[in-house]
Amino acid sequence: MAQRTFSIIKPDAVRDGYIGAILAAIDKGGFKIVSLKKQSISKKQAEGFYAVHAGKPFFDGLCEFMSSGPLVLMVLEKDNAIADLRKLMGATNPANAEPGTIRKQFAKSIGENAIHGSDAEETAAFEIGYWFAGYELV
Ligand code: DAT
Ligand code: MG
Repeated sequence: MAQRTFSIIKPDAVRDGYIGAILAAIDKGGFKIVSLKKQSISKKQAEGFYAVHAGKPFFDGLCEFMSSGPLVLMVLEKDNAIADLRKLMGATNPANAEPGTIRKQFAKSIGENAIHGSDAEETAAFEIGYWFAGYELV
């Protein structure tokens, strides 16, 4: 059954000119783009989005990075979208990512790793609702 997931092309990948290449990989992966917007976010907005990581040593740097420049927010849809996007993204640390994955091809470090993807149904629902209004998802 079709499932939705939430994804971000992170500021490093936008800065490096990889929006097109990453969208092509997502398209090739069979995902439908339900909604997409390029914008900058504040550090406060990043902190709210990553609240599950509050208190971890990388939290402040992560929120600084996510608010350092424009990014692309997306809602994607396909059968098994959540797991399939995680597979297409590759491991959090690009050094450990499988060849052909987005992080292997386009990410530089564990902190600046090109793409975000929801990790479960509940987090996907929270993340979609955090960034998109209902009228943007019709
Ligand atoms: P993922 O993005 O693969 O779901 P995560 O949810 O564990 O990974 O962490 C969220 C983001 O936080 C991750 O994409 C990059 C950053 N991060 C995680 N672990 C880190 C670390 N050890 N050092 C620096 N940044 C880290
Ligand atoms: Mg995560």
